[in-house]
Amino acid sequence: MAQATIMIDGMSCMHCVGRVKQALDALEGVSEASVEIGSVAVTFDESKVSEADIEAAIEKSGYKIKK
Ligand SMILES: [Cu+2]
Repeated sequence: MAQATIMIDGMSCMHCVGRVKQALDALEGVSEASVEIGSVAVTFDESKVSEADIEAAIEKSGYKIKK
C-alpha cells in the first residue's frame, strides 16, 4: 500500500468534499480517501492504481491539482 497527500484547488464546501470522496471511492485500488477542503490523504494499492490516476479522477470531478 502507498500513501499520498494531494493538494486540490477549487474546493470550497462539503459538497466539493463529497464529490471528490465519491470519485476516489469509485476508483479500484483506492482503499481509503480522507478528504478535506483543499486536500486529500489517500491510501492505495500501487499495483492497481497510480497517483497520476488518482489526480486524473480528481480533475475529472471538476477540481484542479495544486502542485
Ligand atoms: Cu463546494
